[in-house]
Amino acid sequence: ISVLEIDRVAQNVVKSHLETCQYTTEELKRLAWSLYSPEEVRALQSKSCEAMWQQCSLHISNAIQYVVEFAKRIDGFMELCQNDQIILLKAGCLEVLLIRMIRAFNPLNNTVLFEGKFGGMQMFKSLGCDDLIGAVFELGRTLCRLQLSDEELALFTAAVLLSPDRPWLTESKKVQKLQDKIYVALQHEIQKKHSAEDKILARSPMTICNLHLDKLEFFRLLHPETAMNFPPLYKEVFNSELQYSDPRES
Ligand code: 4D8
Repeated sequence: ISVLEIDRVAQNVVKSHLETCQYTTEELKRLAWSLYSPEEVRALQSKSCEAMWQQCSLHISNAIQYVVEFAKRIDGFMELCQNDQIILLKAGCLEVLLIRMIRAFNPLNNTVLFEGKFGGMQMFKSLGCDDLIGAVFELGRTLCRLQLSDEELALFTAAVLLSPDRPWLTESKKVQKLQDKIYVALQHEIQKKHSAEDKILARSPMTICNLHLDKLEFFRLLHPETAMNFPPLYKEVFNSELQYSDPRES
């Protein structure tokens, strides 16, 4: 496949993600400051198990609708047979939702966005599934450590959705081809990130220090008199001759 094709795949998936992820990064950054008060958390905890399940299932189904819309906007998904579309969504929508959760998860204080404010796992106590909630929050912490960009998150969730090994798929070869392209685009995106990091490293203090020494050496060749009259500490730190004195004493 060509670079052009990979770029097209990436653009389509990232656009679809951004259009269907409910909150912009800016909105989430602003919301991160609003936390539930202990009283509000206690109010949630004192709800009945049934009421809390009702409330949570409503939010989950709302979030799943956005995942379905995400899938529908990925090039090739709607060209799969309807049977396979349903199988992929049934098998993958909760996985994608939980990966998407990291956008609304604050690993600094282990809180998640729930009905407009951030709160910890105690919020969900009345569900009576501490083990499940614990696992969900642990996943949040683990995925946040990867510091995925929206581009990487988009491609990662698309690849999860287009898993060719879901049971009962009728055209898994077609799904495989779509997922392969997405993985290539994801690899491409990760490489971009690394080369950006390399550029930062290239301007690291060490490089700059060496550059300064080169410039000084050249200046000293041209103007030895001036260089001789540089401040003693400067000379002590940067003179290229072997130094026997301790610069801390100047
Ligand atoms: O963008 O739609 O506003 C979690 C639910 C997220 C479950 C939702 C939830 C999300 C799972 C409520 C209950 C993840 C966002 C908000 C509601 C996903 C737990 C926390 C969406 C990202 C954060 C922010 C309880 C939204 C895991 C498990 C549910 C049971 C019914 C047992």
